[in-house]
Amino acid sequence: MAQISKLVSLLLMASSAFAACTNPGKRRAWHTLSNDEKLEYTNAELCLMEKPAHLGLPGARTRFDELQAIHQLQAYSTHFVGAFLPFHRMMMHSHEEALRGECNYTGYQPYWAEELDAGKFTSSILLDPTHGFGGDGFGAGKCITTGPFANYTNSLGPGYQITDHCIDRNVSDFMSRGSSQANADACVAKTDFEAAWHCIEGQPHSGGHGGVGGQMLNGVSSPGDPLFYLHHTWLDKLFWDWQAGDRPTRTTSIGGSNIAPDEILGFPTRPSDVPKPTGADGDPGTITTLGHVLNMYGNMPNKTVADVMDIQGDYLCYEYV
Ligand SMILES: *[C@@H]1O[C@H](CO)[C@@H](O)[C@H](O)[C@H]1NC(C)=O
Ligand SMILES: *[C@@H]1O[C@H](CO)[C@@H](O)[C@H](O)[C@H]1NC(C)=O
Ligand SMILES: *[C@@H]1O[C@H](CO)[C@@H](O)[C@H](O)[C@H]1NC(C)=O
Ligand SMILES: *[C@@H]1O[C@H](CO)[C@@H](O)[C@H](O)[C@H]1NC(C)=O
Ligand SMILES: [Cu+2]
Repeated sequence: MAQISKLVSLLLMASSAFAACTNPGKRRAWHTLSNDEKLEYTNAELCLMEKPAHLGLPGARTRFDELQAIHQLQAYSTHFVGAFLPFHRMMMHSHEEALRGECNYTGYQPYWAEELDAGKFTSSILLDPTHGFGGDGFGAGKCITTGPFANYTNSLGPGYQITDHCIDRNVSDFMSRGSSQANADACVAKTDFEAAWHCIEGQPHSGGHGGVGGQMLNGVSSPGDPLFYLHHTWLDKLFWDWQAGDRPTRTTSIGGSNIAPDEILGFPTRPSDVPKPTGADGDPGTITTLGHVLNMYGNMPNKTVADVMDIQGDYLCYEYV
């Protein structure tokens, strides 16, 4: 009897711990989508590119720009810091919510299974002009000239600038080797948070940014290329693959400094009017904690690192399939 009631209470505990997320959204790899599903996604992105901005963020003209602004405005407090993975997870969620809530997109945020294309980004189906994101940049300005986003005028970037420019790419098969299966596996095999984070922010992260090049290679304004969201959702999957290896521990493990270096290799220099992060965003000191605030600049309510550590928790509700 005692054992049965113990079992019942364990089951109740288990079910209440995961009760909030009963029907997780299915985030799929781009190459598994049908042509119709691919077009539904790129059309929803075009919809965000047509919707007027309303948050008053500097330079942003459209809803697409406002999501890019989240990244431009705080590049130096979201890279090479403990919140790198949680912040980008929250940013992917904001983008997915905007597509679904404002543009009637019925799917979930897809990801680029980059390990399949590592070393050969130039032949990736993601760069398809008809059912993808268009191809490489062209000519001196490296503007993309094919695909649904060829005519989009970015108002944010490059870097911290606010200037009108095209979406540019400079695809590099050599750089895309960073996204290899071996590099991804090595990160998922790490045994603690800091090792997994440094690993993911290293090779797989650089593989996608450097492999696409152009705007994507700019650490500050990279979300000006819609491929950014497919790349970072793949990184989020790697983070989750790592967390799922020991879910109770790894959905509560966080750490690392919350103050980025003064200069980040490959990032435009932080202008003097962009404040140096002080580490005051919800942390008691200079180490990133679960209470660290993820600033969404009004695109969505701010959340904390704790809110986004479990992708099937009280707040987020999705799975990778
Ligand atoms: C989304 O669907 C609603 C209801 O059908 C419609 O009123 C609205 O115009 C649609 N929005 C977009 C951006 O297509
Ligand atoms: C971009 O603009 C050019 C010139 O106006 C036009 O021919 C082309 O169809 C446009 N492409 C897209 C994807 O809208
Ligand atoms: C494009 O990348 C190549 C290296 O792959 C580099 O030599 C070239 O300068 C880049 N072009 C631009 C416009 O950045
Ligand atoms: C979001 O977080 C930032 C940084 O902590 C803070 O300055 C801002 O006021 C917060 N915004 C809202 C709407 O709470
Ligand atoms: Cu980033």
